[in-house]
Amino acid sequence: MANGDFDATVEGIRTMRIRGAAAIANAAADAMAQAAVEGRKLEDARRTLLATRPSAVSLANAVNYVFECSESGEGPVADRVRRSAEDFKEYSAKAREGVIANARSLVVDYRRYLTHCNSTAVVNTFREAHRSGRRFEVYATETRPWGQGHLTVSSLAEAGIDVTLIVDSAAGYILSSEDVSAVLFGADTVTVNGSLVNKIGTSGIAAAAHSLEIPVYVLAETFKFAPTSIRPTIEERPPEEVLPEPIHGVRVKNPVFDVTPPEHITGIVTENGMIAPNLAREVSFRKEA
Ligand code: RI2
Repeated sequence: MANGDFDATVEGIRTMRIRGAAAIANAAADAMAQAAVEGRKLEDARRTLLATRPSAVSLANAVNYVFECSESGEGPVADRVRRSAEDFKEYSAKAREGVIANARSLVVDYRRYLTHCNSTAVVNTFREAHRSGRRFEVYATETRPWGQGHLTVSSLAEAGIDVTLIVDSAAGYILSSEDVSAVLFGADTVTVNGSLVNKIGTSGIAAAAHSLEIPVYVLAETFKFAPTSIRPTIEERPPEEVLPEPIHGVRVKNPVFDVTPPEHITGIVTENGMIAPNLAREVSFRKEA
């Protein structure tokens, strides 16, 4: 690792060059190891990383796990931190495989699904179902302002899946008119009471699905569960992401996450199985340090 890797990784997470709840958690774990190699104070590195994407508890769980693991054990601290980071990433990969395996039964032949943003857990669940021979359709929202939905539709189309891109504001109409069987979301944070913190727009889609009695499933590895009752932080990003050219006299507010209440969620699929949202407090990430 070249010097300055820590700063480059932090910048990559902050600017969303590295994005996705699992991806930023893995990158943050690596950044802790980079900080140790560069001789930085791990407490400072942890604080810097936690400030990059404040809505995703996955990043906090990863950073805290690596920090706590490296506080004890044999050998140089840089080795201990690197081992802890690799341990977290291995766990993260296995957890996602577990979520995908447990979500398989949600995606069946000749049904239509809707998803929002770009969740690796959701995209890989659709790809795995298609690989196993199931044939279904997916509607994906473009997910302004960042347009993560374009990543989703490209990945699904590349796998040969019948996918349709829609604008975010069409989600309610599609749910009410296109016989959608279920909505699948990824997750940035699942709070202790079973609320979902996810990409902005999620809560509106979930409310529409709930009113139409369309089931809503969240695919979330346990490292996305908040360990204690937290007041979700809603990250706000620069206005130019919404309006590259300012309009005189016009303010822009750019919240990039929102909170979906547990009553609008049918089930949360983890690597340990599916739970009702009100059981989230039993699941929070407690990987033994
Ligand atoms: P994985 C994304 O946030 C979205 O909220 C999405 O649901 C979640 O992270 C995906 O997480 P952003 O990084 O399923 O696009 O990929 O701001 O772990």
